Amino acid sequence: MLTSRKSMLLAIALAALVLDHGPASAASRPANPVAMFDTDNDGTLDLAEVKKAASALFARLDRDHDGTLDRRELAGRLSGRELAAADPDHDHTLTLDEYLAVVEQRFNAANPEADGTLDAKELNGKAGRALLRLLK
Ligand SMILES: [Ca+2]
Ligand SMILES: [Ca+2]
Ligand SMILES: [Ca+2]
Repeated sequence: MLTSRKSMLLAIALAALVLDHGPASAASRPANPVAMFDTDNDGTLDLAEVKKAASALFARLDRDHDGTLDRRELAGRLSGRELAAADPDHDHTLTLDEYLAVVEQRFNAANPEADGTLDAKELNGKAGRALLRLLK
């Protein structure tokens, strides 16, 4: 009797511990766009994380593996005007460097206070959403 009472108290103590340190905030917000690309788990996206995500998407979009994205491969991610502006050599395709330059412009547009990182609120703003279209 005494033993089972002890083990019950132990179980309650353990449960309290688990509740205290248990599965936390990260899992409860699956729609947070930060979490998808936040490789260092600091709750924000820096330019390196954003460029890494953009490079991965670039590789996926480049169906013919010629190292550039044409308008069809971009699949509406950039309008005709945006593509022209992003394409200084006017060959109607974007190299990875040209693509990442647009990504960096959009990162800076979404980050007006220039603190080097984007939080979920900034990513959900208009400029942030324009950036996300180039990441996923
Ligand atoms: Ca981060
Ligand atoms: Ca291509
Ligand atoms: Ca080009």
